[in-house]
Amino acid sequence: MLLSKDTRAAIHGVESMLFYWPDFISAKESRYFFNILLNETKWHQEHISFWGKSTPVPRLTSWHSQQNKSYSYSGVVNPSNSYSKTLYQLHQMIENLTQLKFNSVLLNLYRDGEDSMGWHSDDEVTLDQHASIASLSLGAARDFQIKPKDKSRKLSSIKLAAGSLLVMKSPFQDKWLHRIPRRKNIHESRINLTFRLLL
Ligand SMILES: O=C(O)CCC(=O)C(=O)O
Repeated sequence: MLLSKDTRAAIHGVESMLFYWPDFISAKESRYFFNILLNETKWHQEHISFWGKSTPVPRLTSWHSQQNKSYSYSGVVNPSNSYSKTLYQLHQMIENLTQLKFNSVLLNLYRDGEDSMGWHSDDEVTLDQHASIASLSLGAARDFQIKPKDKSRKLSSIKLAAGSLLVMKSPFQDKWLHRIPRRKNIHESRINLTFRLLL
């Protein structure tokens, strides 16, 4: 991975696993990509089954794979959509900066602060376990909270600003959980793209 332009997240214990570029793209570019993705994406709301009851996931999603592969997590199967020109452009920019390889991307739309993502790690067996995940944020800044699976530390938080890139490097998913908590005072939308390497 290229380290010259990175700003390491100052969080004790994850210095070698989390890398944060606050200004991966400018505020203007961030608005430009946000508007295109908001309008061109076929957003849908997944449902997960909880104690036999179907519950809507509190955000909208869209899964895109260069290999036309679906992606399953928490019992949800995400059928594959193709890459648009914009997704391809962002994918290339991220691969060029990080020198990492990806073949798919999950888009999340948090319509406002009521939308969220619960504690989890991206450790599905269909993902390359040694590969990194690159997470691009557009729109409203949101807190990204992490805590170690072995409960050795309290949770820590990073504000993911518009235009920022966060890279989660192995073994982060083995050892840590992350989430985007609900924030009632946030009224703007956020789009997050996590570029992944599916096996
Ligand atoms: O929205 C984010 O920044 C986190 C996304 C995430 O954790 C995921 O897609 O698995």
